[in-house]
Amino acid sequence: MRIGIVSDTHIGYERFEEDAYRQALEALSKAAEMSDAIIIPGDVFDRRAPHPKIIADAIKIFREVEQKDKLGAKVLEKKGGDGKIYTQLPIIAISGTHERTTIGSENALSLLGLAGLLIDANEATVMLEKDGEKVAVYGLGGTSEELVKQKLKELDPRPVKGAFNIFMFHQSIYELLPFNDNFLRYDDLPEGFDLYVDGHIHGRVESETHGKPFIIPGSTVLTQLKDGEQEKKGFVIYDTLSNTHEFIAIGSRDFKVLHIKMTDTTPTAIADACESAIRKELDLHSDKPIIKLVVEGKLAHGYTGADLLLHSIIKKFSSRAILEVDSSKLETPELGLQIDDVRNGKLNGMPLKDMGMQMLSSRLKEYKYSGKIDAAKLFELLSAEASKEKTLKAALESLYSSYEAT
Ligand SMILES: [Mn+2]
Repeated sequence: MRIGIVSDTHIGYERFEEDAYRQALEALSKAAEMSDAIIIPGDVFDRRAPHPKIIADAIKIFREVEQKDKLGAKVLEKKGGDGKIYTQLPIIAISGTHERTTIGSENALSLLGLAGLLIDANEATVMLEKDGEKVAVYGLGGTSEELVKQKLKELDPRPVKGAFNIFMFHQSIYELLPFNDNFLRYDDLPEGFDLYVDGHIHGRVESETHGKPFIIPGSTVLTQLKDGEQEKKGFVIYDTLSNTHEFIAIGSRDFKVLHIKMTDTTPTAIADACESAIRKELDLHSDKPIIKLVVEGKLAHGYTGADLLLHSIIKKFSSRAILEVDSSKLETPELGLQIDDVRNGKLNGMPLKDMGMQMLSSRLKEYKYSGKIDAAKLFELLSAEASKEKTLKAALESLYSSYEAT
């Protein structure tokens, strides 16, 4: 049997809503044309409570897939969960972390199951058949990382004799994301299955557990803008008879991370470097790509304000690329010194209070303030140790009275 594995479509993902829709539709339609059954390991929707418009989008996508009438596997039964099947279409899904609700079992994904657009396999085994070959899909919906091991113990999922067994779930895996001891390790997964399919992680992973293949197809839409998400999005087709699989790319929007690293330089030089890197990159794409600029390094002594120039670059290219700039790693030497000085209560060797007074009086000059209160008095009023309201009130009152006096 040919199984299409499509994951993390995130329909309704706000930032790239059109991409999420178009790419989910393309992945599911193509998978329907190329396989006998489709399995979806979670995060069909981006949100727990999708807007009706987004639910309508999802319904349209699944209706379109249904009309292809290509999926050749027959649905035999569902054991576990509510035990009910509302469609004969072999599209089997679980809820992901984005759909999980705390109250009861109903969530946006299970609604699609009740509507007969797919089969909700949460905590259930769905049996499929084609030409005498049986495939059993066990589904464990995304659950909290703290509870997942306990849950697996309680549920004790077992393979079905005489079938090709797939264990489908939606969790982090410690070996892939070593951040939290609660994460499942490969060895924690139940033994005896022929194929392990996971969602949740948006980059593609092909690995092994208990001597059997472990596959994460990755998301169909870009959501995290990480270096590891630059490869093409798509889905996997697994052939249960030959135990081989292939990745099918979809026409996902291109994504590129450009690292610009410069030291002892000026904001203008950084902006120029960014601009030429963007132009070079744009030559490689026919449509509007997503480009993330990671600006690192150090500005030369005396310079600040690189962000301002970078924002004007984003504007400049807005019709040709979706740009994001991360300049959080760009150091400003001045800033480092200033922070130390603030800590020591001094700026340029001047006590903090005098510095504040000087700033206020130069601002007043800048705005051509001609009132009677002098900067020193106003500063005293504004820096009084009272609540903001009280301080402002006192300052305004004396400003008014000084105007009245003139
Ligand atoms: Mn996801």
